[in-house]
Amino acid sequence: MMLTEICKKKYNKTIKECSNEEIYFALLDMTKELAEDKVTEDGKKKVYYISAEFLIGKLLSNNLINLGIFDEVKQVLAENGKSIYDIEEVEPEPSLGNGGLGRLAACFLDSMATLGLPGDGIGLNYHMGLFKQVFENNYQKETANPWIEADSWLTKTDVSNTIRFGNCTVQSRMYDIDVTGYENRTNKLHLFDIESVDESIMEPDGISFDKTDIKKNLTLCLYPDDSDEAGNLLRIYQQYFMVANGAQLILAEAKEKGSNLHDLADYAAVQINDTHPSMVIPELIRLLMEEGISFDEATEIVTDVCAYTNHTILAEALEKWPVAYLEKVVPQLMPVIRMLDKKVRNRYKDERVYIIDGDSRVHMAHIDMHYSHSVNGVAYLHTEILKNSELHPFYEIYPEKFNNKTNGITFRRWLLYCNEKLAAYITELIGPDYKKDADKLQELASYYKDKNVLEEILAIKKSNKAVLKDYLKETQGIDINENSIFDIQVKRLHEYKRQQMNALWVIYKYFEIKKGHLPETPVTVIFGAKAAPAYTIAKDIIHLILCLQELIDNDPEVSPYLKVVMIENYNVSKAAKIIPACDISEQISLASKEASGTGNMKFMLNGAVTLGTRDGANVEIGELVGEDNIYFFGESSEEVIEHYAKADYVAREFYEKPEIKKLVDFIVSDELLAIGQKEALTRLHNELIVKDWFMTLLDVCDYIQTKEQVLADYEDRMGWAEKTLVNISKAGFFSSDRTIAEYNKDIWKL
Ligand code: 7GP
Repeated sequence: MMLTEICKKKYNKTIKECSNEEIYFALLDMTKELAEDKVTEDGKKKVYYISAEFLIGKLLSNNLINLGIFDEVKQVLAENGKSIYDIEEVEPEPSLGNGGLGRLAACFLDSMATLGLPGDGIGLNYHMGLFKQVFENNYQKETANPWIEADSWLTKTDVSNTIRFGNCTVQSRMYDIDVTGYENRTNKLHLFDIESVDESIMEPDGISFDKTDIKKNLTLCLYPDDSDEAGNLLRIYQQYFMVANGAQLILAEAKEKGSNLHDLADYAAVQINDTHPSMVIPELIRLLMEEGISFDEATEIVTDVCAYTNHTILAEALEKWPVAYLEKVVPQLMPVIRMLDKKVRNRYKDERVYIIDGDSRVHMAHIDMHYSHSVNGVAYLHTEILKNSELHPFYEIYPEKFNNKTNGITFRRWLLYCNEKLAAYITELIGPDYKKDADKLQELASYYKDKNVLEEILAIKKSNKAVLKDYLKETQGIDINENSIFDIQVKRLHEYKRQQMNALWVIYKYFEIKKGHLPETPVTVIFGAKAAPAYTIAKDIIHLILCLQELIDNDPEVSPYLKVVMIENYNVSKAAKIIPACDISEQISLASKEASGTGNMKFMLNGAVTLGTRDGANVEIGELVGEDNIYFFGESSEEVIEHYAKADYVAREFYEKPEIKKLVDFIVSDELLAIGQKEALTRLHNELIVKDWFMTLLDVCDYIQTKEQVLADYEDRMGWAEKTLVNISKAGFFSSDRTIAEYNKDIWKL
């Protein structure tokens, strides 16, 4: 075993004598070397996945699995008295992403390499990443989240570019992380950085810093606070820095392979992950023009190269940068953007499709739609909504560009790694082929009625619950009951995802228990979510959840039957512990608002049953498992879209219903005010009554009723186990290998 030699060479010690830390670094060296051996020729065409976020999570175990040596390493370590699980704790989690969009990018990189496609990621090497969440006085506090160590998965390359901004010039540096596919090739995640970045400018609070000092702050953190002009400008600096480096890399690699740039589309496919990288379009055009290609031809070339993915219909997330800001940061791009806008105006009279609007703002998504050859949504329903409402004017012009690519997840991380027991049992039942061909999971169908199999499935779930219980005890000092029902909602905190509705159910259940209506099986409601630092109501919702947690913990009448747990600093590693332990997967967004969701897929694959609205990919989950194996509630996306169109939803009318009023008013009850902050709770209470923009009160009664049904059905253990098994067996469709194969077939054509 190589590890023995590395330990010897690096530390002059045996494996036994090494500390966990030393073994981690030895494994890091070993894994990097093995991954490098799998770097192979690119072939002519390559895909570049450009994204502001890559939520890659810890890499050690995942890389060992993909290299096919996880079991061997685990055993060698065990023979020497070490545990791979302890060693994996040494690894810091890179925090290069925020939510679904970033995790999707990481799953896609894994699948590209697994399918043997040459496909690299392009992003930024944020030193602090997204903030680390801590709870203080039942409130979210943001702190610094450094993750880069002297020795890490990052490899410094000799690629360095001069990047010019309006008022300064910086020198970049490219760092690479190997992305090794499952028993296949190694691709690269290229993360750009500047050497002058200075972590010491961070204020003691761990998140504020001088936002104007670009040479020191450019790659300091992901999504810097954009509540003022300096913050907006910094985001533009970051975005341009990412795409300018990316564009230079793409052109250099194409040229090296023999491209004359007129034929760039034969060499490169660029996937634009939401609007953060949209400036790659004008930047590529600008660079091609510098090479002597006419504007018109450059525009055609770039359109053939680029494709755009939309991840949200929330208008506020579609970036619009003021012309004045772009003039300041990237003056060299504005002439190109103006010419692109002019081209649009010459052809179309509909103002809604202009690139520059009447308020002198540049609509980044509009650049993408006119000047890429493909526009895709991330689930069937989402793409339909884009075509029929949100992006309808564009759909009328370019129906051929629109296509759907339902999201997926990598089964390496979200089954083989996170749920070893289940993976092993599936292998026992149907053989190992499902690991490469996820559709094979359907072969589990022959066991739907097999009592022994169903019992084993329940036993595996129970042991995963025990693992989570121990983990929570160790990390947060929280005690949970592994015999309770684990009802879980983990995702970014946003009003449209309606964590507040789940909190209202907790209040409902609290009243029920107080009345003596005790649940047959106790329920543990687990939340995990970060709120954007400037999103006050989202932070208030976290506050409410934490206050409910404290209230119930201290109430001996209620606590044996109900428990609320808010996981601190929810991230990829925690997800891997939480998801395999889940019974009920909460996917309760307001219909039409969740583009897809990917947590829903991870839960399903790990045998949780979905309680959700007919939104995003939930719709497709429902079609696959059938109505008996999923719990839907709430108004449909059509109904919701109509409410918005007619502006006829009035939260107060629902609030006036006594059964709802009682729940909402509890937010400002004496009990909760004794624990929480009056200002925050009152603000949230008021928000729900006078705004409730995401219609919590519209669906809350149906939600409560449906959830009660779920809890009742859980009592039929064999019936529940069957639902679980049906969900696992139908999850194959949601493998990101399927998604990536579709991207390649329809868009990239490698
Ligand atoms: C998310 C969507 O909210 C989620 O529904 C989807 O599954 C995921 O992208 C992957 O497609 N969006 C984000 O994470 C995000 O930051 C704002 O969107 C641009």
